[in-house]
Amino acid sequence: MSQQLYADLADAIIEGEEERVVSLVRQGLDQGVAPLDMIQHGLSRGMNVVGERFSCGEFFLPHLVMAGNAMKAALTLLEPALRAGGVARPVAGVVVLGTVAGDIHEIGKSLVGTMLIAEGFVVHDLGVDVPAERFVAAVRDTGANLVGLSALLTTTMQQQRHVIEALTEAGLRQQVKVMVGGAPVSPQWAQEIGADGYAEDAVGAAALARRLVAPL
Ligand code: HCB
Repeated sequence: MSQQLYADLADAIIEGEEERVVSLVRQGLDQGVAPLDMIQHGLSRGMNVVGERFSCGEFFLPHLVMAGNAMKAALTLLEPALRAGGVARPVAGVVVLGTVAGDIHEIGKSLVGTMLIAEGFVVHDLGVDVPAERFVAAVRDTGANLVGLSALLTTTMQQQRHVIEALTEAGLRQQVKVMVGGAPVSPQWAQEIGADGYAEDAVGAAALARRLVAPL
């Protein structure tokens, strides 16, 4: 039965049907389907199809907007359950998180933030289109020991390198680990720019964060 729900969720995202997405998510929650399974097997699969159709010219910007809005509505409903699913643990670390300058994709970054909170991290989410200097200032102000950088565009990936350089110039690089992610980002890219790790999705990001940051 869950398989049908996942297929319906993906389809509703592809069609950009926000109300249907919300109703399906409610149905899943009522039936006890795990929120993460709905995200990974349904919603994110739909988002990937939207991206592919956009790439080949079958979909246009309004399709991205509608799918993005539907996904955000779904995550708003799922967030309390995702947070509650985290095991109560001592504070694992302090994270400064954001989507880099020039990039307004927020959904994946926010999902990473939710998973990190569920894992016991204190998260300072700086939002989207965040310049390097704001990451530096936030690390200084919060005493963070982890920075999470999201970039969804090939053109904005370079900003991840720029943030790492800015942290180094500010004398803060020894204090923080840096993890990077986003659709065009890869482990090779992480290595090339001197990041400490790459995560493919929010679950991977939470696991990576735990590995990178020793409990306080
Ligand atoms: Co956007 N867009 N978009 N978009 N968009 C992408 C990213 C393309 C890949 C679509 C495509 O062509 N196939 C493409 C980028 C191509 C490229 O550069 N390689 C693209 C483009 C081109 C554009 C515009 C330039 C379109 C235009 O205006 N002509 C424009 C750019 C605006 C800008 O940023 N300056 C644009 C705009 C938009 C919106 C605003 C309409 C909308 C975003 C809405 C919002 O966020 N509020 C949007 C959307 C929705 C997408 C797609 C369809 C989905 C992105 C998404 O939310 N995925 C996307 C296609 C795709 O990615 N497959 C497309 C779901 C989340 C859950 O996955 O990958 O974001 P995620 O995050 C994961 C993962 O990467 C990892 O964990 C997350 C959770 O599992 N992760 C991290 C992410 N950050 C991490 C940080 C860490 O430290 C660790 C892990």
